[in-house]
Parts: sequence; C-alpha cells; structure tokens
Amino acid sequence: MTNIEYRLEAGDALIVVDMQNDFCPGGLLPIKDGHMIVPVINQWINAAVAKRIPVYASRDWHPLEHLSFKDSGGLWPPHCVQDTDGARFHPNLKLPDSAIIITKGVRFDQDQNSVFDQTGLSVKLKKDGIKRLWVCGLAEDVCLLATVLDGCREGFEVMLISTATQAISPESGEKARRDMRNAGAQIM
Ligand code: VGL
Ligand code: ZN
Repeated sequence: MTNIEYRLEAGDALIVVDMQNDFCPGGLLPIKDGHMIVPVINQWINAAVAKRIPVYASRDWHPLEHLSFKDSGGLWPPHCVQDTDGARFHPNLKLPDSAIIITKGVRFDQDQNSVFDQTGLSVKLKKDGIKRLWVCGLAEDVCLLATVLDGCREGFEVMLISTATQAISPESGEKARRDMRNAGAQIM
C-alpha cells in the first residue's frame, strides 16, 4: 500500500472541489499554480480507487450572465460557463469512471460556493455511511473553504489535504485555514 492508502479507511470519501480549467493559469479566473496540485490529487484518487473509497468531484457550472459575474453585480469575472472549455475539468485530472460529479453554481438566484449547498450531498454521504471527508481542489479561500465549513457543520470529520489546494490570495488562504481549523477541520 502507498502512504496515502494507509490513511484511507472505510467510511471515508474523497471530495475534489472545482478542479477546472478556468481556475488554472490560462483560464478566466486563474489561481497562481492552480494546476500544480493536479498530480497530487491524482495520487489521492488512485489511492481512493484502490481502497474502494468513493470519489466526488464538483464543478462550478454557471449559466451565461450568472449573478456571480461582475457585469451582473457579482464579485467575479465570468468563469466556468456551462459547456465551455474553461468549465471542463483540468485535462490531466484522472477521474475514475466511478467518480460522482456534483454540479453547482447553476442557480439564477444565488451562487453556490459549497458543494453541500442545496445539492443533497450530505444526505447521500450519510446514507452511504460516510463519516470522514478528505477535501482538496480549488479555491482554498472560496469554494473549498465553504465546503469544509459545511462539512464540519454537517457533522463529518473533515481533513483538508493542504498539499492539494491553492488559494486565490495568500492572505485569504491563511485566513481560510484559520477558519477551517476553528471549525474543527484537520489541516494535513
Ligand atoms: C470559485 C470563485 C467563483 C471556486 C467559484 O470554485 O472557488 N471561486 N466561483
Ligand atoms: Zn463560480
């Protein structure tokens, strides 16, 4: 077994947050070195598959003129528009066929940063006996942060794979880690 496999146990799930082209260099909302975490995430995916740990991958999947875009009064440049190249998963991300895709950010009336926000994910995980979440992906200070906080709130043990995430800014990344730790998440 690899080191990672030793850490994974029955009752765990791997959650890969928004590992999409637009959040990587060359994309519309690029995070510095965002693509650098892909090989690390692939190692976790391989270990999860080997141990039959379920893999969930979320994608930000906005309609045109989504309210989170600046021109529509939101915070962000347009990004992850449905069915564009920027919205696709990073080409080097090796998701298994068994991966479960969670689509979010599709609502016209609000943004969904957390993968738990009105997706029903918490119900599904609990039904499947999942107790602990290993979370990685982008962006550490936005969607990953919201996901980790919701995971803690929902009563899961939450492990942040800190070598497999990247913040939009170092300062807010630091604050995000503080908030996640205070919420009870473990930063690995
Ligand atoms: C995200 C900004 C806007 C993310 C999504 O996935 O972290 N950030 N939409
Ligand atoms: Zn978004």
